Parts: sequence; C-alpha cells; structure tokens
Amino acid sequence: MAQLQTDPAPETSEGPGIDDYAARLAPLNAVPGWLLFADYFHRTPVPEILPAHWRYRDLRPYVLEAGQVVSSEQAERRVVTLENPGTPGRAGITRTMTGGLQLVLPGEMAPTHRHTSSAFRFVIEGSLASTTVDGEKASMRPGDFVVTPPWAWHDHRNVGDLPMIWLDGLDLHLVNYFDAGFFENHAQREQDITRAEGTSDAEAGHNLLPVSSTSGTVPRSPLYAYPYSRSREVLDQLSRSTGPDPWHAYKMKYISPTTGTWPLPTIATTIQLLPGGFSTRPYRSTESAVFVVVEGHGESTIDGQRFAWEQHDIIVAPSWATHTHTASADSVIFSYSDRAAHEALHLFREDRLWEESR
Ligand code: GTQ
Ligand code: FE2
Repeated sequence: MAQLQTDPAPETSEGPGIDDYAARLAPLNAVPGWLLFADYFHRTPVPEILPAHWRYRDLRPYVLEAGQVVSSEQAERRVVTLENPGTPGRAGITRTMTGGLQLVLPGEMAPTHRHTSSAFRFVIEGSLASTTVDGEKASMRPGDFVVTPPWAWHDHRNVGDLPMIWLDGLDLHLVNYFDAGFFENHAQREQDITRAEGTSDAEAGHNLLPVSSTSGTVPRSPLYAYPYSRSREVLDQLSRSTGPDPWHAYKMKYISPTTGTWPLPTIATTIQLLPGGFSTRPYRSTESAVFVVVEGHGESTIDGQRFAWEQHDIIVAPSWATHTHTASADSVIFSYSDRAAHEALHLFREDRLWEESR
C-alpha cells in the first residue's frame, strides 16, 4: 500500500523566514500574495498617465510634413500619434486609448481594412472627405464625428481640395489588454459601395426607424455619422433655452438611437459648449478623458496644473484628476474617454465638487 505522506506541522515563529519561503515558492510560479496586495490595491486610482496638453499650432506643421515623408498608400494610415508624457513609447494618449492626427491629401485614399478595435474620427480641418463604413459612404467636414464600430470595413478618401486632418481615437490598448485584437486588410483596396450615402441617417438619425428594424436587439449602432452642423445647433438652442450645469455647462453625449447610450461599446464621446466667461466647478471621475477644442479659447486646471488652450488643442485629464475649464470666449469641446467601458464593467465613479480641495 502506498505510504501517505502527511504535511509537517504548521510553522510558527520558529519557521523558515519569509524570504526562504518565497524563494522555494518561486519555482512553482507562485508568490506570497499578501506581500503584493499593497502594490495592486489603492484607496483611489493611481494613474501612470499625466495631465497633458498638445498645441495644435505646434503639431500642425509636422502633420503636414508627414505628407512628404510617406504616402498614404505606404503608410496605410498616415497618423501622427500622440503619446502621453507619463507613458512614453507606448503609443497611447491614455492607458486605454490612442489619439492621433491623420493626414489625407487631396485625391488620396487610405485602403480598406477592419479591426476589432473601435475607432472614431473627429474632423479638425479640411474641406471634404469621405469615409466608407461597411459599404456606406459618409461625408466628413470640420467638426463632424464619425464612428467605425468593431470589425467594420473602413476606408477614407479626401474628395476636397485641401489637406484633411482629423483626430482618430481607438480603444486599441484596451482591446490588446484583453488579447482580443484581430486585424485584416480587404481583398479590394477600395470596398464596394452597397448602400447609398445618407441611408443610415434616414433610417436612424431622426427618431424614426424602419418598422421591422431589429437594430435595438444588436448592440451595434445603426447610425455612425454625427454632423457638426446639427450638434452645434443643439448646443446653441440649449444655451438659449436652459441654464448651464455647474460642472459641465452644456455637455451632450453622442448616442446610438437604438440603445440610448454611447455609439461605441468602449468609447464615450461628448460635445460641450462653455459660454464665454463661464468656469466649470471642479469635477473628477474614473474615466481618462481627452478634450479637443473645436472652437474658442480658455484654460483648464488639471490636478493643479494650468493649461491655456486655443482652437484644435488637445488636453488629457487622467482618472480621478480634479479638473475645471474656463472659457474666455464661447467654446466648444469634443471629448472622448474609456467611460463606456467603465460603465459596462460597473467601474465608473464621479465626484462633483464645489471648491477645489487642497
Ligand atoms: O483610420 O482606420 O489612427 O486603423 C489608427 C489605426 C487610424 C484608421 C488610426 C487605424 C486608423
Ligand atoms: Fe482602421
């Protein structure tokens, strides 16, 4: 009969030291967890990223110069990627998201591909571009917001006569964290057009849906282009008919009309009007937010750091960093963050403060 080997009696103060214990445990790919908890549990978030500010005035010449350095064909996507100064070399504007300025010159085309990362474009400058998402073309003008849902085929074309520059945001690092990244090029450089331009807008952009629509049963938004002319008009109307929220002034979320929430599963996107002279009360939340100045100028204070901004500047507020915005002139700010993922994972928290705590 096999001999049973019993465990030795538990060691007390006479036992081996913790270092000896840890050294013998290590070859089993295991560690004393109780010694590590302090590294991973924090009273409040401890972000690696820093508050940051990119001046469009400084970046723009480099974005245009990229047009001489590489063709859009060679580059596949000709993008100047913004890196958070707290995490250099990691191609992220925050821990979860990318932020980049994409250049497409008149007549150029960025070939068709798809990926499991969600993406969006927010147009900074240019005259007219088009992006095709799963066979339907959408026009893009300055201030327009266009989403590329996960795994949707997409290509872009500059059909105007000025260089087009838009901000791309992707949840790339979040998707890669989950090891859920897939990517493929389309067999055709330019995908076939299968739906007339304006179809999605007619079907889903006006509080009407086709009677047999089953859009509400799938999470994917049936609407993917949000023209600035309309969002600007909404902000204008609200500022004339209602008072400003002390923390957000007039801040609206882009939504999917069938779910009533964010158009992309992980990325939260908003458009906000700050009347000239208005200062927001201090606010903090778990999202890592990127702000893009669409119109106006002013300043923001993030964790005590002041950033004076102008049109097209880009600013980052890390998770749980208390921040305020002050507009010197009527200002419109687009923002994106990982809030949609936080909400889905029941992680989102926010604090509306009345005074800056110190
Ligand atoms: O336009 O499809 O900035 O695939 C990064 C990856 C843009 C795009 C980026 C992309 C795109
Ligand atoms: Fe893409």
